[in-house]
Amino acid sequence: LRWLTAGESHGPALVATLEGLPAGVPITTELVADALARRRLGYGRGARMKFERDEVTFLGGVRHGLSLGSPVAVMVGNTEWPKWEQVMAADPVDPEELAALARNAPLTRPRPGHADLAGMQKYGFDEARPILERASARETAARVALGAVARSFLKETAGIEIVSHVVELAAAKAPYGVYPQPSDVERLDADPVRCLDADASKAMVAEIDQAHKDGDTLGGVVEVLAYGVPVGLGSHVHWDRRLDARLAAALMGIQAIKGVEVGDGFDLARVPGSKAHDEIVSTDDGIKRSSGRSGGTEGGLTTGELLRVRAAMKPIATVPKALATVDVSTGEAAKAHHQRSDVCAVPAAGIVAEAMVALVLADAVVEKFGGDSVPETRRNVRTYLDHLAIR
Ligand code: EPS
Repeated sequence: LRWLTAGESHGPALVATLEGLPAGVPITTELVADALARRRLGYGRGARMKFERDEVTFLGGVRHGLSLGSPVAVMVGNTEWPKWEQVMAADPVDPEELAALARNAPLTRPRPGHADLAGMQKYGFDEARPILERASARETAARVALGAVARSFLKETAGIEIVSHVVELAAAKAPYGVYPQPSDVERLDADPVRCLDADASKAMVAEIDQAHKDGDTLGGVVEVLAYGVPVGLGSHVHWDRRLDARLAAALMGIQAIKGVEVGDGFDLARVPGSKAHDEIVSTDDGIKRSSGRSGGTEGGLTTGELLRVRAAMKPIATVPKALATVDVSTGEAAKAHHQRSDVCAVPAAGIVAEAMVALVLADAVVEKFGGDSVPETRRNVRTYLDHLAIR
């Protein structure tokens, strides 16, 4: 599979394309719209989440609710576009008209932690607008749209289902080792911070309320679980074929993610080998592991056990209690620009992380099992599993 996104935060739309998807995958506008609605949930988001809507339009690759095998193209329209039509116009705009717009005031006080400063330096801009428009996590809407398509493919062909939850938010932590199931998704989505544990959820909400009062922002940790992943996705034979490496890159590629763990991750470095691995046992259901410390990958291959990855999000860089910076138009010390911001987008990051895991797994399924239609891929998965030499 190959996929790309384009579009700026305050542009007319985001677009995404996905090439290599077999024919016959159930896809509807509603499926994608529902996924996008889940991304907008979560306590601590800013004003923009309330008034803006994501408008989904398929431009190619889908007919009468099924993929055609041709590239899928989807557009996520931004209902705020009329306000930004001049500021973000593709064609030149009369400079006098632009100068009269407060919205177009040059952003010369780059935010520490955002792409602003390094982006301006690299791309040769004297203000941050051309950088922040694309660096913005608004772009994750396009990934979630494609993630919804990838999930439908995974479910149809291999029965794989993906769940995420928030396990840490600032200092508040969910109890370790509790893994929500696909049947818990509705309850998770109904929770303000997408955490199953009621006490931890309350503590997380309290953290967000306090940060809001303090003019501050917060980060956290999300965990993604994939159920039904067959043994043997990815490979031990080369670094860039290792599935854990591909998952880590995909998760690290989400805006504001600063750390990724597979299974128990960094904790495994702190215990001896006798306590770090998942012992192999014979059961009525065949060969299994007695624990899930590895997160379902060994040597870059999936083991057939629960796949479990975590991503750590730093606090949002647009801090209301603005941080020190330099006004690049004068060279003087200044406070970083700030108009509005989310206090915390960790629950949304979980939905984005689900999409990234779905895209990586869909790519790995296509690579391992091939097929140009859902029935063909499904048949290939079944034949492979039916003929495993060791089970
Ligand atoms: C974002 C900043 C905010 C968020 C935006 C991501 O936008 P603005 O700067 O216009 O207030 O609302 O997220 C979305 C619009 C979205 O759909 O997720 C950022 O700087 O990353």
